[in-house]
Amino acid sequence: MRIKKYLAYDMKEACQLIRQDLGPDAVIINSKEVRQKGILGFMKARMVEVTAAVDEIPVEKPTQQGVKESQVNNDKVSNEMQEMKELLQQIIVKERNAANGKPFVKVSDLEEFDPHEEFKKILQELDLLPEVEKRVEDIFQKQELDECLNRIHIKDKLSEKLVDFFIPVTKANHNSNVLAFIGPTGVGKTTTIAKLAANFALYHGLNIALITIDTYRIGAVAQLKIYGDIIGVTVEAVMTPQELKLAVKNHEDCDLILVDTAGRSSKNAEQINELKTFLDAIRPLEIYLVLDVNTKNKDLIAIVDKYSILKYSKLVFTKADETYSLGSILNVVEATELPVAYVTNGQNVPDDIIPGEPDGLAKLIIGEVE
Ligand SMILES: Nc1nc2c(ncn2[C@@H]2O[C@H](COP(=O)(O)OP(=O)(O)OP(=O)(O)O)[C@@H](O)[C@H]2O)c(=O)[nH]1
Ligand SMILES: [Mg+2]
Repeated sequence: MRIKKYLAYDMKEACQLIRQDLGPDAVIINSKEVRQKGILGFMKARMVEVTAAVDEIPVEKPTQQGVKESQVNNDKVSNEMQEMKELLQQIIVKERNAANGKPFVKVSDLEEFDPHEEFKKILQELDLLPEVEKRVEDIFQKQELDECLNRIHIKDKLSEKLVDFFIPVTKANHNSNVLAFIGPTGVGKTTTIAKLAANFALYHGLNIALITIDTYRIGAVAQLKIYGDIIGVTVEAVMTPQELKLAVKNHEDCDLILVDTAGRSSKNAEQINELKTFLDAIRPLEIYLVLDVNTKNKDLIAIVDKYSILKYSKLVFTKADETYSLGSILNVVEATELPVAYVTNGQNVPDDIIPGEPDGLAKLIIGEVE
């Protein structure tokens, strides 16, 4: 294996140099921007330093009949040494490559790759609202995109930059030990509460109480009670805002009180107002708006708007396991400017839930792009 460094004004020129020198099968191991001193050391030209490598065909060692046995053994040892050397070089290159997080890129592939076209395709796959797409598009400077060697590089850089789109959930965001979960029907409110209750109680040893105001849907109370029994936490069902206030008071010694609510259509203002009278009875509390990532973008924007009278302060996205595009998370975060507390990715209680850390969210969203 031959490894060589090349200095050029851009990737195109570097590719030409590499192709001339090492041939079309050469692979790019690394590329970085370097500044070269110009005349009198004043102007510093921007250049790229590209490291490329190519496999060399091992030279066959001719063996002659009649050579002494010791000579044969020597050749065998020297062949084995040569093989080991090549293997070692391959390992070194792979390690370097892994450290950069970049796979090999063939020079011949690179010459046909258009990073701008590829970035457009990634944006389309994310299915973003026009104004959000514009913001994501502006993330890259032209020159930065020019330097991307393949789709994986673009995704890696995009994922790093998307971290800034998310507001971290810090302890300072918590101002109450009462957390209520609201949202449209069937999005996964009760399941998410069960996952959180189990995690807080079983893994963090917190003392949890569960209260539900969903006495409308048949089986809703029973559903939460089953989870409560399994986890070993108290579950209380209440019918009126006054009962809710009392239930919260009764459990004020708990580390956390999780309140489950009935699913409400954002189009039904009367139901949302009724929910408000319940929540107003137990303020201060932290309200989590639970949304299914698979909901149409237009509907998600309407939901966050109609629910805004309930003054929710955090977002939970569910059913991430059921989609190939998580751009809806970006759309809602842009519209609400609120932190994502959790993303759920399956029906399993308590496992299928992940905290909404900006870094993890960016990786999750970009990781889902093919
Ligand atoms: N695939 C998948 N299914 C989920 C997830 N979270 C919840 N579900 C499923 O979604 C369905 C509805 O979940 P619930 O927790 O009852 O939803 P809800 O919001 O409480 O429903 P209502 O109280 O009727 O409004 C159940 O079948 C859950 O197992 C998830 O992250 N992924
Ligand atoms: Mg429910």
